[in-house]
Amino acid sequence: MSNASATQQAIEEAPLIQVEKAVPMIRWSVEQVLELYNMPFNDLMFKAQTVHREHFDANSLQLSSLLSIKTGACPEDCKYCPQSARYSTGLDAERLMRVNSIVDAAKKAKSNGAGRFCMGAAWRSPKDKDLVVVEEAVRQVKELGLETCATLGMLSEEQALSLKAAGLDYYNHNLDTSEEYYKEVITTRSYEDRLDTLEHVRSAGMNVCSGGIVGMGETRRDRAGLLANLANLPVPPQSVPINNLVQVKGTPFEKVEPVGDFEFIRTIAVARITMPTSYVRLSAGREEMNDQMQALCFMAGANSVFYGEELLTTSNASVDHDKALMTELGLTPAASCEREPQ
Ligand code: SAM
Ligand code: DTB
Ligand code: SF4
Repeated sequence: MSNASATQQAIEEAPLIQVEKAVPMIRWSVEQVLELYNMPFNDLMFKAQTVHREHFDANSLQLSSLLSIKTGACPEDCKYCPQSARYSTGLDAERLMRVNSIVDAAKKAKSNGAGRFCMGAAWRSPKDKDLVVVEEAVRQVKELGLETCATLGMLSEEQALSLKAAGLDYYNHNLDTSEEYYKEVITTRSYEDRLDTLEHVRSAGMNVCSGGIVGMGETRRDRAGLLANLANLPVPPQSVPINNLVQVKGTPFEKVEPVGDFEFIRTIAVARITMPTSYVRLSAGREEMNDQMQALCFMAGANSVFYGEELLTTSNASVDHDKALMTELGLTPAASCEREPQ
């Protein structure tokens, strides 16, 4: 059992007086998170929108563009992922890109209006020789005036410090789901491994981007457990991506029953309420959502999206469509997260 789970169990079993002394970091029990989920929809939306307005400009949207800088042939067995070498998804593996090609993609993202550029690699963890290349890319992307983010798998303390020294602003590493459901999703690295990487990122002084995936066959309690674990981190993540599973042919989760739209919107609202000052990102799966669904997610407190024609290996909502939707809803791109939340 990980620290997060042990802490959760302690808060649920111990008398209040002991809990306050023993585990001062706990902010949300799973039961409290479930109570939010169980609220009447209108009440939940009102609460989420109220919390959102206390901390953010409600009409501002943070835009992050993604680039897969090393694609496929990943040794891990994440059952949702088209990049795992264990599943036949028809994906062509690609080596680590050259720095100038990465920077060209970043320039294009900036000219489209993105504020942050996120570089993703299909690694269990980066090799130090590859990290040198990523760090040079980070330096050059930063010089364009973009915020930088990377998602490269597990990081050691030293690797996190080295990325911080190169100027990396955010590191994305998702908890993905509850600790209980995690073993149904990934067996090649543990929940504890993930928490350790988040600790290394946090102590190196980088912003943490961590969230999860909805629609992998998990229960509402698992979704509540994921959000409680994120909210109870020593510092809640500055950025929380909520992905709706992209069902990719050939992956074990190809045919899992999706969650309903209202359950997804509730998940966004509960993330907003439990992590009031975090950016909540409406992430993968947006291409399959209609405009009204996205608008409800923004009303529930999502204030960030992945922006650009592609996620890592699958397609995203188009830039033209997103620009039109933002105009329709009166949403303007957030300039820089460093100036927000208010
Ligand atoms: N390999 C690194 C790692 O796993 O830490 C970084 C890249 S990995 C693709 C980043 C995240 O993308 C995963 O943690 C997962 O949450 C998300 N993801 C991957 N495949 C997805 C899918 N089919 N649908 C939704 N999210 C997905
Ligand atoms: C995150 O939470 N979602 C992004 C990003 N972090 C790296 C990735 C989504 C990947 C969707 C499947 C694909 O395109 O390969
Ligand atoms: Fe590899 Fe990351 Fe995909 Fe897991 S999610 S298989 S670690 S690329």
